Amino acid sequence: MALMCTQWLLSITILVTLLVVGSSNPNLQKGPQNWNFQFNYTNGPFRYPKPIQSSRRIVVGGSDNWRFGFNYSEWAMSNAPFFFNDTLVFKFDPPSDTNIHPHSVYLLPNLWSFLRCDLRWAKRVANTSQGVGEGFEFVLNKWKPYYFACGESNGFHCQSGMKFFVMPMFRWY
Ligand SMILES: *[C@@H]1O[C@H](CO)[C@@H](O)[C@H](O)[C@H]1NC(C)=O
Ligand SMILES: *[C@@H]1O[C@H](CO)[C@@H](O)[C@H](O)[C@H]1NC(C)=O
Ligand SMILES: *[C@@H]1O[C@H](CO)[C@@H](O)[C@H](O)[C@H]1NC(C)=O
Ligand SMILES: *[C@@H]1O[C@H](CO)[C@@H](O)[C@H](O)[C@H]1NC(C)=O
Ligand SMILES: [Cu+2]
Repeated sequence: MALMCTQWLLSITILVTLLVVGSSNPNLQKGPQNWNFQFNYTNGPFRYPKPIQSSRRIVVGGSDNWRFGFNYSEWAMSNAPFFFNDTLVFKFDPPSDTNIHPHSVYLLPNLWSFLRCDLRWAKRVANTSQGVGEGFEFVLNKWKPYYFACGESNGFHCQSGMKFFVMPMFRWY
């Protein structure tokens, strides 16, 4: 019994060792390639990593789009991080006979108004009909926190979960 245990432990150890060596090997091989962000002294003696130019297009809420009864803070948390120049797409139906509670997109000025869903100093970035078709596009092109909320029903939509904030990050090679 003791012998079996020892053998078992031994084979586990060998397996783990193999895994570790196996996973570190590609890194070792990649080593020199990782240095292909060259030192460029044109702009001074600093190394400038080049920011990625390609940006993403992210539909807010995924297949749920921008709707009532969905928790966008949770969505933002599970889809973070967001990057500089990412485009957020808000998709929502315009007002109609069958859609009497349409949505909109507002930017709240600070964390306090965001927490309280205080729309008094909010800036409307999309009205109730701008979410049709391909949706309303908003590019995160400033390095600042963005506080998004639906501005309809006097803050009730916002309080019910139609709000989230993102802080775009810089992405380097
Ligand atoms: C170094 O940077 C300058 C200015 O950004 C650029 O014109 C030049 O092509 C760069 N050189 C290399 C080797 O990347
Ligand atoms: C962001 O997009 C603008 C306009 O397309 C571009 O000029 C800029 O280089 C981009 N910045 C980054 C960090 O990708
Ligand atoms: C919403 O904004 C668009 C574009 O600015 C405008 O054409 C449209 O008339 C506006 N709709 C409403 C309901 O305010
Ligand atoms: C949304 O989810 C967050 C995080 O789980 C929670 O703190 C918040 O109360 C939720 N909002 C609503 C309106 O349920
Ligand atoms: Cu709404």
